[in-house]
Amino acid sequence: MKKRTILFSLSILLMFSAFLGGCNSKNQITLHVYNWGDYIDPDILKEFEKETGIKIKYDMFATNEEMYVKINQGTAKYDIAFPSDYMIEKMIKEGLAEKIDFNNIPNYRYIDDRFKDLDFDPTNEYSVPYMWGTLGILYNKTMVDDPVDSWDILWNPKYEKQILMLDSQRDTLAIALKRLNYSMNSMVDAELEAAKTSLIEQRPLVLAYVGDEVKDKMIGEEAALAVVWAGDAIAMQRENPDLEYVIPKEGTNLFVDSIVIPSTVQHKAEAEKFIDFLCRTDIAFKNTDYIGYSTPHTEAVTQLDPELANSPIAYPKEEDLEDAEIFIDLGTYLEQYNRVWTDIKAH
Ligand code: SPD
Repeated sequence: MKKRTILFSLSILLMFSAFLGGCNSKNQITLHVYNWGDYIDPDILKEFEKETGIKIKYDMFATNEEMYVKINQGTAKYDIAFPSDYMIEKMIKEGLAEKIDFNNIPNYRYIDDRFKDLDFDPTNEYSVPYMWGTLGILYNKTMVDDPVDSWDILWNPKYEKQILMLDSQRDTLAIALKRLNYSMNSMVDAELEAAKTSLIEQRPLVLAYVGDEVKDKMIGEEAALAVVWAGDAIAMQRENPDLEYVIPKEGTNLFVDSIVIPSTVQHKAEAEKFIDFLCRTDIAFKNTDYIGYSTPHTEAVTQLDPELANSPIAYPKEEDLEDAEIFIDLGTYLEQYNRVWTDIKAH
């Protein structure tokens, strides 16, 4: 009789734990995160999962435009995304970004005021600055013997098939516009046409239009010159010391990539927990140290290796940014940019 009671209790216990186990897997929350390639220390994702029990499904994109299409389609239910300035402005206008409850982001206090109240999110309700930087030219000192101080060098026939351009319409058109002394946010047909013509003329000199593969190519010395973002320049210099980065004298793009909660969100509270985690000083430091991009985090920056914290590439002086522009959303004029970009790529 006693034996039967024990067996009975045991089976109840097993049924109960099976029930609990089922609950666990059913209640397991997975946060869908959508970020640029090579733009986070993977250990940080593991640390978040371990601390919170929330799983992360991580997808990557190569351009703001690619990210926008996915979010706008709404089929992939992303909880977190990392767009740039102009794209955040567009997402807010189109209802594709959710307001963030900043009561849940106490670590937001560490974000430098210089990155708040910006035009793309003037009331700081939708985005939390993640990384910032400039667009510039990376060149190999042993392969280029001309001074590199102007976007013009990317049109120099001497470097035919040794030039890598970014496969990103705003960035590439920005270079062509800036080189012609126009705004990189130009909405003047004649200026955009001139930029288009110059990029079509440049096509025979271009080895390839690339994304993250620029890193392997420049480290491996497959090209002499490339258009890159400053943080990637730092990552490449760590691997090949013959690489130098320059902000051309005509001026450049200053970008602010920020964290947003897209309208596709399924787990808003957990998304806010993740944002706050990324803004925690130890995590922001670890992440910045790993990826090399410039942090807007006031405490993390003080902990960086002095070589990185004092790097003019990662943290340029104000005067080097005098001619820099932040991209704005072009509204309906974007159609013109799309048309021109398609024409350029068709050549
Ligand atoms: N590999 C990470 C790339 C992130 C670059 N963001 C720059 C956006 C410029 N508009």
